[in-house]
Amino acid sequence: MVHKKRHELIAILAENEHQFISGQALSEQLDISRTAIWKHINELKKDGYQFESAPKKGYRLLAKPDQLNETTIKWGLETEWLGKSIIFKEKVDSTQDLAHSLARKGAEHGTIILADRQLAGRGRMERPWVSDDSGGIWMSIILRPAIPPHQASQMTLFVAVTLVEALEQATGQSIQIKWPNDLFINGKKITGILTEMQAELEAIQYLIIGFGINVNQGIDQFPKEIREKVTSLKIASGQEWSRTNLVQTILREFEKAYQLYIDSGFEAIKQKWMAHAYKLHEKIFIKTTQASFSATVQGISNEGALIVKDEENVEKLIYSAEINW
Ligand code: BTX
Repeated sequence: MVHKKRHELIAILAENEHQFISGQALSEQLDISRTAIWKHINELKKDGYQFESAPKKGYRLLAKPDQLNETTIKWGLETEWLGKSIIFKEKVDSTQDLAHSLARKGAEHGTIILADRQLAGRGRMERPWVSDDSGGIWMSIILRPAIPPHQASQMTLFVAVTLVEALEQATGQSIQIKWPNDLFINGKKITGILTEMQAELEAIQYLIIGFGINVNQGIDQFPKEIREKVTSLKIASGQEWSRTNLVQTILREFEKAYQLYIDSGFEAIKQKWMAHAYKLHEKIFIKTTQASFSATVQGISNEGALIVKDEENVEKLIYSAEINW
């Protein structure tokens, strides 16, 4: 109960970022005494919030702590529908699983599920995703797009492009997309994307787009088995990044790009994907259920397949394969 009032208090001050709100007005809006307001303000200061307070004028919020939660993300979030509803958990098994159960109960398009730590984060084919650490961004987004189910694979590519652009914009790092769904910096994995769908034959009920971004971890925070192939923004850039600011940038860019995709289709996304493609025109080794061969990367198809040319210069579409990059 106490926390609910504290959240409401910070929400009111955050909405009125540039102006003072009097103790009296706050006390009336929240239906608690002015002494209670003052106590909440002191507790919030201990959490890292900074206020300016002046007799007669009241309180004004100056800075929020770099702590991920619903309030810190909402303050300064420039989106219209994405993240209107944010579910934040300090600790959860998997934001993906929580998102599924909320979507089944009718959670709205654009709902965000975010956790500080995941105890059972998962990748594709039930592979584990290391995220038992508050150094990263572990997020799932519930979408209810009006596109046919066969176009859903384009969404993974769309998300990859959007994340690359948002992260490049926010950090200045150069990021590449390794087909189908990994983001790489300096040849190492920084982000994984997992798209899951609940659909009927003709229509998508909901999509859950999950992604994990390594932000402030040092290399020792990853298990030994994967240290050779992973990185974080901190390892790559030598500095820490505010996860809150990154989340806000991602949500803003995601909403813009989503509208573009729904209105104008896949072509623009495809061009951007190509501009960031890992090993474009370079040689890779492909092993499918039918054959093994060397090939050069050419791009992606509208269905999200990898286009390659084999050694006889014959173009091939790869839908799923083991690839030696
Ligand atoms: P993936 O199957 O492509 O990648 C999983 C593989 O990536 C693992 O087998 C391991 O080799 C490697 N890996 C594991 N953890 C990390 C890490 N932190 N950084 C880099 N490489 C790693 C990719 O699956 C999709 C991952 C989605 C994760 C998000 S987090 C929010 C949401 N909740 C959830 O449970 N999953 C998604």
